[in-house]
Amino acid sequence: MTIERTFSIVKPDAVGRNQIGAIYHRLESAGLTIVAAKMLRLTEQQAQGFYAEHEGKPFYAPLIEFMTSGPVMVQVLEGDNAITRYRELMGKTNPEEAACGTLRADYAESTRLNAVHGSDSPESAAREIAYFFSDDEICPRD
Ligand code: RTP
Ligand code: MG
Repeated sequence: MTIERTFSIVKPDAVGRNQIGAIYHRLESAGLTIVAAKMLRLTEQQAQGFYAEHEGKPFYAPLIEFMTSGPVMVQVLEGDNAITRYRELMGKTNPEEAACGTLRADYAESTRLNAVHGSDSPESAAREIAYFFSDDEICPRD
């Protein structure tokens, strides 16, 4: 068992459709434990910093516009092999390529408006968790 933490966002499209609960249910049913969560509306600066790795790409500006278009839920997920397992649960970036039963197959509408984010490596997870949460906001189970 490798207990890991990963960082997750329910993006503005899914929050706007009242799909927070449905997505949380899928996370918990998959054995991922929510150990921190909050709702916020990203500022342009927060979104730009979060997605800095994509600066200069053609989809960067519309991505920032999308991510600041409405509230998001940000959460820390904990579980065995959580980083890879949550990426698998999300499915591919483009929902048309996402496997049946994945979150993006069921909740995403396009490659941009794709419902959820998940960290893609241990390094990203550590950076992204620290970007949004202080240590005292994370509540692991006893
Ligand atoms: P994420 O970072 O949000 O978990 O998504 P990902 O790893 O599957 O995809 P990534 O390549 O990191 O892209 C970040 C987000 O940018 C938007 N995007 N739009 N061609 C496009 O229009 C395009 N490509 C990516 C998506 O919202 C994607 O999740
Ligand atoms: Mg990514």
